[in-house]
Amino acid sequence: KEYAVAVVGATGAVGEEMVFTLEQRNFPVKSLRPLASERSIGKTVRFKGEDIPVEVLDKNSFKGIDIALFSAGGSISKQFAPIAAESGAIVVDNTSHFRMDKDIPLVVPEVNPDDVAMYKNRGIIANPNCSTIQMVVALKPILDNYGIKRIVVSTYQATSGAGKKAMEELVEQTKAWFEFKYDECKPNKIPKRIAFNCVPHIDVFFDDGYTKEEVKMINETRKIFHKPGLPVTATCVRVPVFRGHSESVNVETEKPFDLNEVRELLNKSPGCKVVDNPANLEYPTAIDAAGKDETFIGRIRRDESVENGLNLWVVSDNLRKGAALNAVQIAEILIKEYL
Ligand code: A2P
Ligand code: 11C
Repeated sequence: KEYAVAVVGATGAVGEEMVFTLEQRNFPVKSLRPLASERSIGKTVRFKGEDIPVEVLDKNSFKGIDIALFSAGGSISKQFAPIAAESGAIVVDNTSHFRMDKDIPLVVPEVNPDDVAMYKNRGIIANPNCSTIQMVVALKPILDNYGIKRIVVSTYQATSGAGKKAMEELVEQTKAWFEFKYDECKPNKIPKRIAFNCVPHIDVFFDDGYTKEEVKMINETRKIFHKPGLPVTATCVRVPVFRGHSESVNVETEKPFDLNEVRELLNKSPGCKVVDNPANLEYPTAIDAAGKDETFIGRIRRDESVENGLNLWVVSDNLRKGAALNAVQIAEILIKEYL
């Protein structure tokens, strides 16, 4: 069977990757409908050797659509995901809009594939935040084998997480810097200058001093793991990288672990690849992970400051596993198990 698929935000950083991933994984697409704003009139999207015109999103965009992948921002999902579901499409939504709704599944296929079944409630499945996805992929085997008492994470997030314009901002600021035009290094999509800098501010601030990105990591991890009270804390930082989020993840496990056993366990776990041989200078970096599907894990070492403490360095492509690939994997579960 083949399916009519719409991609909302098809001209964006994630949307383009969604179209590419559908083709690369040979998803059974009967027809593809790329949707974006009026700004994209006249643009086309290349899919399986064909240039498909981008259509302007409106309330009639979902007639005849079976599966709609959304990545055009929360307000677009808020308005149009229910319209798509009403028209009979099943929505996989990459924005944060529905993620914490109790009746909406929040799914990482390697972690909680069975939650997909909850799509029947509202016809919508939420795709988690990119920084959450790679962390839970790496921690799921730890959770299952040793139990987790507490997680402390610090992130080093690529500009593509904030969209194409943020990537351009890094290019423009870097060029301006080298031409000594410091006045042209004005921040726009990223709140402070990102060229040659690190910015501990992703998404908006709350009154308690946390950013929304940090709160997403905390709440989404608890929901995906089905552990509502799990102690998790996060510091999220934007760094001058185009593609690939890196994370320093510190975990305290319930049970003792053997470090070599942890390495073997992680390496054979779905979606994970261990790159951890400091003697040969082998550890994952964002550049190595860009364009790849796996979540790479290195710098695996004991945290001697607590009982059963473990440090991991976790790197993955935020546009692929962090967004497009995870969404397409959810769609694959849907068609295999439910449609
Ligand atoms: P467009 O290119 O027409 O602006 P990114 O995350 O890389 O910034 O991409 C955002 C995506 O969301 C783009 O495809 C963009 O389309 C789309 N988008 C933004 N606003 C709207 C809107 N009002 N209606 C439809 N698509 C939108
Ligand atoms: C970033 N993680 O890197 C964000 C992008 O909730 O889907 C994804 C925001 C989200 O800026």
